Amino acid sequence: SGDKEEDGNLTVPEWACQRVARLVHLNKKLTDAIEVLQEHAELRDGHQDYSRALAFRRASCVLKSLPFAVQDVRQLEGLKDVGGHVKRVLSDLLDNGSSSEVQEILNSSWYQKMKLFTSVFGIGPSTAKKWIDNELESIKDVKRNSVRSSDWRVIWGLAFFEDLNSPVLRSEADRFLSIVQQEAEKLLPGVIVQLCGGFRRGKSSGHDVDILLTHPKEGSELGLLHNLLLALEKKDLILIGHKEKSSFRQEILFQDFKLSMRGQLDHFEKWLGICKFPKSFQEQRLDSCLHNDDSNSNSNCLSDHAAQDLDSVKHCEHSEADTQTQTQGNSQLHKASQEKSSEGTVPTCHSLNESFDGTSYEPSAKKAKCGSSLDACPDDLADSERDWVARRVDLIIAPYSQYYYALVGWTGSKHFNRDARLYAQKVLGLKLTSHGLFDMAKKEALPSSSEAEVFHHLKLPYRDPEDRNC
Ligand code: DCP
Ligand code: MG
Repeated sequence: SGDKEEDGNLTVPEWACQRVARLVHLNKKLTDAIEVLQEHAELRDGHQDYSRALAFRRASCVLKSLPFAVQDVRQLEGLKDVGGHVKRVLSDLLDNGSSSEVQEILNSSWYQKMKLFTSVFGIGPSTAKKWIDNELESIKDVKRNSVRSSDWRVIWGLAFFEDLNSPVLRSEADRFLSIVQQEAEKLLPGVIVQLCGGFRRGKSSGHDVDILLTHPKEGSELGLLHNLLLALEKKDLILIGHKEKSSFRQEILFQDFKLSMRGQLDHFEKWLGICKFPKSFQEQRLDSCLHNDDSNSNSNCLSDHAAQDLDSVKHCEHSEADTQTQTQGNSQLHKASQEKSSEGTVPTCHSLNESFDGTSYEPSAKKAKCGSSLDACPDDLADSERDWVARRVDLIIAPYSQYYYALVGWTGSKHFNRDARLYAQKVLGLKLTSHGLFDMAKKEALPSSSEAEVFHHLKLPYRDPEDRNC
């Protein structure tokens, strides 16, 4: 998607969502370096100023789409997303094999600690900064100083830190997916269960498993999540989690974007939690390339390359795992609001919190131990001998009329979403979310019954999930 114009200037489509960006591309060394700068800016500036981080992201994104390996920065003449700062860093890289600015960041203990602390489930840059200010150096320090958090994610995220920071393999995602499919199908025949996120974009590993569920008969999906969680619990697959009710309201559709989203990713009913994946899930199975992907059959598996593993492992360190990408272009907002949102909720050892209204329900997380000493429980469990690994799982329920927008949103990448949403707003005057595409002036929604239709409404060329890796 990059071309030399007659005058020698390079032209690429202006918007990232108009370009093809694959996991494996020709400028990985350069984009890895630029992404360090991006992350550093994200961690340093937080949501005060996301513009620097975004500028780096745009630059790395455009480099991913180039049809040639950059040898000289003069080849980038005419690319408006590659500014002076990035060019200086790239020159350094191309001339000397490494960039002193990037090396300095990688070697800085502040950056290393921020990366470490923000890789704890539920921890964003603001808490990480506090920990650093309090002279904590390691996860051990955090645990030893018994930093008390009332956030269930932080409690369990710390207890299972090692598990949650080792990459989730494709085979694990596939094995878990097939159980979810089986159980959901028993509960609601005809249910659609779709693996999303990085795995759908062809990554061979990831930091979590994102599964989107719907049913063509709108309304029949109500109650599914509750029963599905019971079924998974019965199979001893649930460790801990939190169920969010749908907060989608027709009336808020046409409200101001910021008001209607209030820093949330979306309004779907969902369960965000930690599951117990048997270690046997890590064994590759011959049938693990069979996914029920409605758009691209088993091509995800075919695009697996060793090169991606490195990329995925980097992501597993939560380079941007929980950051938000919305029109306001603030990747930390979501995390900050997530950090806030569960402040004050009392953690229980119940796999599901009180919004899970199954009263007869008994959690698997070592009932006896968990009754009184809440904070001892997760650690004991983590330290016990076990044949499973703790894995982050997101289960999202979408009404069918919103499903294809949810599919695009939950497939990502985050930058693809951010860019597509900004493009929709600036170029088409439309509001794109995971719930739909809306003409704010006419107060009209543009329904889609396939991903291709979503792209069609957006006047964008259709891109396979593997091509949305910007
Ligand atoms: N998403 C988003 N903005 C966020 C979080 C998520 O747009 N702040 C969307 C795009 C992501 C998808 O949801 O691709 C899943 O979120 P993940 O954080 O799980 O991201 P990935 O699956 O892409 O990465 P990983 O492979 O590390 O899980
Ligand atoms: Mg994911």
